[in-house]
Amino acid sequence: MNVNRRLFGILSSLTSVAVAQSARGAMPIEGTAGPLFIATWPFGLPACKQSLVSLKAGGSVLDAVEQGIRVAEADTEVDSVGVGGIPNANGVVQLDACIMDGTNQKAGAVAALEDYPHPISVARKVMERTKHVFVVGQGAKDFAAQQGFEKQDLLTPQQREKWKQWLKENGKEVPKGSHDTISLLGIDAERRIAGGCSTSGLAYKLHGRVGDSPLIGGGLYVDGEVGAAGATGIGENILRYCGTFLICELMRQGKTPTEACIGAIERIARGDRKKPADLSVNFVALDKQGRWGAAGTDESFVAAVVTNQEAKIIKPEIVR
Ligand code: SD4
Repeated sequence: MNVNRRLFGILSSLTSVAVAQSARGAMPIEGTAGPLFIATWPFGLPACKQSLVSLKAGGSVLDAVEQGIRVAEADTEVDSVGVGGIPNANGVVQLDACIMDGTNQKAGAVAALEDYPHPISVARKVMERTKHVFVVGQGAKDFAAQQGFEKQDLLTPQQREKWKQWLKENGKEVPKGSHDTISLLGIDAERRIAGGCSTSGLAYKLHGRVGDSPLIGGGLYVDGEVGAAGATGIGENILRYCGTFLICELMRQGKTPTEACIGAIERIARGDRKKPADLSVNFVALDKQGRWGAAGTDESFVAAVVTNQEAKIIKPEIVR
């Protein structure tokens, strides 16, 4: 076979792979390496942009993930992350976060952290300055103080008013969609991968309740050999299936990031014997090749993607 015909054969087989992937709902394959950042929800966009800035300034991909997430944590308009987050049933803002480094599979996490606006940074300190992975409640608060983090009142006057209103109407269901979380994943040009996840959790949750977001394999998993996945939605439906770990394993088996996210949703729906539409589970993922993907069950779910070439909000595959 002459070289041109062989090349044509290779190209046409590549094309059919791409067609098969798009038929399965995979996101278009963008670029073949980093830097690439993907995050949940529209507020993921300024976060991912900050991540790229941090990386370009010489930070590691882990630094970039942390710096990006700090943007959402500091924004009082984002009512589901950091300062300005919706409080729990007692009117207390309790924050959950975790961070993971794919270069060494190290991780750090905090849960039910009060009075400190940047749980992602406290989680990173747990990873780097202790022998442990997960510190919670008063212990997390003591640790943050000991590490010199600055305290801040996390409950804004607006959120206090809304909470009081909710108390008055006690028993009323929490409005649908009153939960969002930032899960942010990154890969650099050398294919080093990191990820983080930060949230104030479900609105008016039980005092002390912890969802999926700070759980390694729940709200976030990074596998340096394969890729990473992050979650947002009803934590109880994600953590029982180790949702993000499952996505990484599906990618390890050869699924694209979007196919893997859909696979996790289908598994959860099957296990719960429910329609995906009734689950509120949403995922973003990226793989070692620098491909990104996302899928969710909430119509409103969107994700942000930032590369050297573009910064955009994408509409993921919605499974109902
Ligand atoms: C939780 N998964 O605490 C979080 C909340 C969330 O989109 O992501 N909302 O269950």
